[in-house]
Amino acid sequence: MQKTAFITGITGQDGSYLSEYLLSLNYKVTGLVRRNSVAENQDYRLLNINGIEVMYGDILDQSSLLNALNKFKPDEVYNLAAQSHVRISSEIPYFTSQVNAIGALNMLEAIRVSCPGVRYYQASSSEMFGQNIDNDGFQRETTKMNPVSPYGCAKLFAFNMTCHYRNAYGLNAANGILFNHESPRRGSNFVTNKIVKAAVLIKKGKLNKLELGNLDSFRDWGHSYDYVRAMHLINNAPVVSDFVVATGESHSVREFCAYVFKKLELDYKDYVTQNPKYMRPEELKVLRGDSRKIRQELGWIPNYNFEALLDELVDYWLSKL
Ligand code: NAP
Ligand code: G4F
Repeated sequence: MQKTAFITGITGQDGSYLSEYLLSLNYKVTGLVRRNSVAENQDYRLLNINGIEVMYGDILDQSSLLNALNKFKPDEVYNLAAQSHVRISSEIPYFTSQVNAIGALNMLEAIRVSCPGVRYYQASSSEMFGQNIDNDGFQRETTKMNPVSPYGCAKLFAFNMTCHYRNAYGLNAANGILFNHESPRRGSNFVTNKIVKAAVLIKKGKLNKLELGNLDSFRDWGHSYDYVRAMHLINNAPVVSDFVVATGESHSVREFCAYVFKKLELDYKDYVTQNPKYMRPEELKVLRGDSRKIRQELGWIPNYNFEALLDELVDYWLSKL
C-alpha cells in the first residue's frame, strides 16, 4: 500500500530534496507551507517537483498541525520546520526558540493526541554539541551536549522532548543529529553558498571582495541529498532511536575558500576579508561527526565527499550567474 509522508519545512532545502526522494519511492508527499506576502517566494524550491499536496499552516499554530494530520493521515512525519540560521538566532532568540523548540513540542503533542502510531523524525543538529568533542576528535550519539547559540539551545529542547515523548508515551519518535549539509538549494547566507556565489561573481568581474566572519571554524560538510536519504532510513529503522549523520571529514572555512577560489584560478587571500558583523557571540569551533551507528545499523553511505560537494556548488553558480 502507498505510504503517506507529511513534511513541515517542505519549502526548505531539505524539504525539497526529501520530497523528491520520497516521491521516487512512491510515497504520497504532503506538507505544510507558511503564508508569505509574496506568493512566488513561498514554494520556489518545489516548483519543479510534481505531485506534492500542501496545506497552509505554521508550526506555531497547533490547530493547523491537527488539521493537517487529520487531513493527510500520514504514516511518517518529518519535522524540518525551523529558523535554521545560527548567527541570526542571536538576533531573534525568542522567535527562534518558539519555532525550533515549542514548534517541535506542538508537533509531538499533535501526534500524541491524534495519531500516536506514526513514525516521527525530528531534525536535530550537531549545533547541540557546542564545544564538546570526544578524546578521539569526533562527536557521536553519546557526546555531551552544551549548545552555544539560541538555535542550539532550542534544538536541544526539541531533541530532549522527542526522547521524552518516545519514553513516556511510546511514540515512534526519533532524532537525526545531522551535521552541516549543503546543496545548490541552500540559502545563500549560509557560508558555503555565500563563498561560492561571491567567488563566481569575482571571477566574472562583478564583485571585488568577500566579507566573512570566522575563517578558522571547522565544519563537517555533506550534501543534503545524502542526508535526506538518512532521514528516511531513520524514520523506518527497525528499532526507533537517535542517529548521528555526518561524513567524518572536517574542514575549515579557510580551506573551503582556498579550494573554491583555486578552482576558479583565483587566490582567496586577494579577496576575502573579515567583518565582525558576521562573527557570533560564541563560536562553535569544531564539528566532526562519527556516523558509524547509522552506517552499521541502517546501511547509510554518503555519495558526496568534500570535493564533490564543492565542485557541484561551483558548477551550479557558474551556470546560474
Ligand atoms: P531551511 O532551508 O532553512 O528550511 C527551513 C524550513 O522551515 C522552511 O521550509 C521554512 O519555511 C520552514 N519554517 C520556518 N519557520 C516555520 C514556521 N514557523 N512554521 C512552519 N514552517 C516554518 O533549512 P534546511 O537546511 O532545509 O534544514 C531543515 C531542518 O534541519 C531544519 O530544522 C534545520 O534546523 C535542521 N538542520 C539543518 C542542517 C543543515 O546543515 N542544513 C543540519 C542540522 C539540522 P519558509 O520557506 O516559509 O521560510
Ligand atoms: O554556514 P553556517 O552559517 O552554518 P552553521 O552555523 O554551522 O549552522 C548550520 O549547520 C548546523 C549543523 O551543525 C545546522 F543545524 C544549522 O541549521 C545550519 O544549517 O556557518 C558555518 C561556519 C560557522 O563557523 C560560521 O561562523 O562558517 C562560519 N562563517 C564565517 N563567515 C560564516 C561566515 N557563516 C555565515 N553564515 N556567514 C559568514 O559570513
